[in-house]
Amino acid sequence: MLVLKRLIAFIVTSVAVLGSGAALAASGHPEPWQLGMQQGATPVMDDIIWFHNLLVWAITAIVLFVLVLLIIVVVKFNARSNPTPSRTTHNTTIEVIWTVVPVLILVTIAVPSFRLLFFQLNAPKADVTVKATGKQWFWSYSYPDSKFEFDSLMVQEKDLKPGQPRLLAVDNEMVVPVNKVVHVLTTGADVIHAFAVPAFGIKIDAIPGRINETWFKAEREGIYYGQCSELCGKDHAFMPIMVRVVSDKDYTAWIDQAKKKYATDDSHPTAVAAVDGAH
Ligand SMILES: [Cu+2]
Repeated sequence: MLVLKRLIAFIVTSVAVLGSGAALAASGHPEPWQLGMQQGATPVMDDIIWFHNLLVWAITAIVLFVLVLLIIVVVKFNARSNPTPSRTTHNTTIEVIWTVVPVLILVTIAVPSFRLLFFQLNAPKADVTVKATGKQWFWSYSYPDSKFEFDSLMVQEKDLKPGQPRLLAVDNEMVVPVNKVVHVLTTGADVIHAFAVPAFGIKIDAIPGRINETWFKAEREGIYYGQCSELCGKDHAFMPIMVRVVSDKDYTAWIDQAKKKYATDDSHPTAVAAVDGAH
């Protein structure tokens, strides 16, 4: 009886933990016990999640089908229950079926796969452009339309304020307006880094000497976190990405204030500017 009670308690707790994990997945960063992906905040990520689920169902159906076939073979056609095996080597009908059905399955997968690929790669016209430069080991964000640039460093564990997630919070975050197309240009100042924000469905290499481009349109205000996703050296794990998505009004206010705070003095180029000018 006690065992049964404990088992029921365990199941109830597990379901509660998993349920709350799903609810917390909208927080813009991973949660303990979370299953599945973070909730999408952009149309691209919504499509990625949809496509992922389609593939999971397809894989599950195929695996179960093959498993059933294997069980039938093991049970019905072993030496004891089937002492005189059939001598059949060809069956045209079944050969056509096992060629055509996989082709149809692959085509069914390929159509949404290519649609998603084009959706990700065909960036709509930009409302805002931000250049993210990966450096050992932090990010610099530059807003070319407003002519300022700033560095974004991880908040050390001892300096974390309540509510700031460990290894993800930064001192100066990238700020973008909600429901606007943001182009992210990435490059590396020293080695290859990668700019990735899971809730936006973006991940793109930041390579020294060249500019890569991706885009997102965040549909919900909030804070979204990502990390450098290319092994870039000793502190690779400590150069997080933090994006704050705000209303148009708050964005304009932030731009005004940021222009003053991060004003670049053209007569005294910083080390950062010197690196940019070197290509
Ligand atoms: Cu990096």
